[in-house]
Amino acid sequence: CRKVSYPRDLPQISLIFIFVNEALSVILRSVHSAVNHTPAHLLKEIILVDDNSDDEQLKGPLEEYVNKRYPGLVKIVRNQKREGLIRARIEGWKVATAEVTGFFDAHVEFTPSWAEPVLARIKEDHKRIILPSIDNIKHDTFEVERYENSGHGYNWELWCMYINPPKQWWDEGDMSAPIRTPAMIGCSFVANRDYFGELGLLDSGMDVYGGENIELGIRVCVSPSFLLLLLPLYPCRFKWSSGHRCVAQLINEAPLRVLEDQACVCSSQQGNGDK
Ligand SMILES: [Mn+2]
Repeated sequence: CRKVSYPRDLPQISLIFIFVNEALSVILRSVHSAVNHTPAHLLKEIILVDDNSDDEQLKGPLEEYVNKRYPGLVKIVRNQKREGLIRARIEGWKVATAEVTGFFDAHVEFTPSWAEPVLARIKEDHKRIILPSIDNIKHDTFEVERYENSGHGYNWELWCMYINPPKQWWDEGDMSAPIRTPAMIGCSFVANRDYFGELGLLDSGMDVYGGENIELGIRVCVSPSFLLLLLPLYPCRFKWSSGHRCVAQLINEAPLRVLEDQACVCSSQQGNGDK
């Protein structure tokens, strides 16, 4: 990646973080790493969508902190009732004003130079949805645990899982090269704002997490003009906050709206399957 250079005139991005009762320090860690590692001329705004938290720290103290530290940069959206992560993301999208929107859980960290390759690929083709390769940040030590580069696929139960990149990708030996992938992990993705709207956004009928990992992937995958790419970019912390568990525990009730054409499921199952 260090040998690659990117144009300066890339599209701007709105970063949308969603949370419910996430620890304040964790949200701020996400925001700080986003500001510190995104070129200022490319970061139009940060949108924090509070999905009706009851933690008082996330009311006045959060608002005062970000307004003082990053005046004019951070918008806070407050849902008046708990909507769940899908509709929370959509609420963030509605107020976003940059050409590109990035959707993230509020417990992530961005690594240096994460934005330029993402925005360059969207500038090349606005019908690309860009996903990161996700590493783990250990919740007890904050140590980063590197994960192997993987695509995202799903099995016949429509359960999302890591899949080995195609042999051709390994053969080419370029670890910075994107991997075409038929599914996604919904906790972090970047898309052109208008194009994401044309796609119909995420399915707002989904109340809880799980379905978005494949539902959008199927819609994108069955249309030959769309690409899903994956780049080794930034780590994500899992199972950190009580809010995250709140949405995760309801996963079995996730209503999945599935297209009949699942050709891309089968064609994605090259390599060694899940890990
Ligand atoms: Mn998460």
